Amino acid sequence: MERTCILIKPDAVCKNSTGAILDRLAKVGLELRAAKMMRLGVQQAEDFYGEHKGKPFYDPLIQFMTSAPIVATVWEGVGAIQKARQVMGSTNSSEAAIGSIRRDFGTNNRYNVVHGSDSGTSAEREIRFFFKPEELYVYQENDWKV
Ligand code: IDP
Ligand code: MG
Repeated sequence: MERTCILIKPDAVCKNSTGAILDRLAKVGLELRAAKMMRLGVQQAEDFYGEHKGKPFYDPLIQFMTSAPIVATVWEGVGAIQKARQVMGSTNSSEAAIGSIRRDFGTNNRYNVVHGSDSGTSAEREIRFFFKPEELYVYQENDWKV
């Protein structure tokens, strides 16, 4: 089992695509462990995307990510990181695979509706960035049948 951090970016939230995107992730068998809506501050966005500091797209990326709320989520499953990256599609929405989340909901290589962790190390860091351990929920299929 593996966990991955998926962010629904401001473009998706503003277009009311949040629910449809979460549904795509659920449909590939990933299980939701945590979810939180928030508006990122500039410092938070800079910390989150620290690895991209100095790149030409960095400043506009920070502006974009702080422009409106996001929904931060954690999903768990076998090979969750790759599974999520696969269903998300490649970075540039206009070149992402047909049927992928980015192709169907995104615009281009900046406005691409989702973030997904790219490795186990990033996933751990990103999950810790948004959630306290007690905000991650583990549950079983039949738990609701009390
Ligand atoms: P990823 O989100 O597919 O992992 P990264 O290379 O980690 O892609 O870039 C982080 C984010 O920065 C992208 O999701 C996208 O929003 C933005 N970005 C990446 N490359 C470009 C670019 O060439 N132009 C504009 N924005 C970009
Ligand atoms: Mg990345």
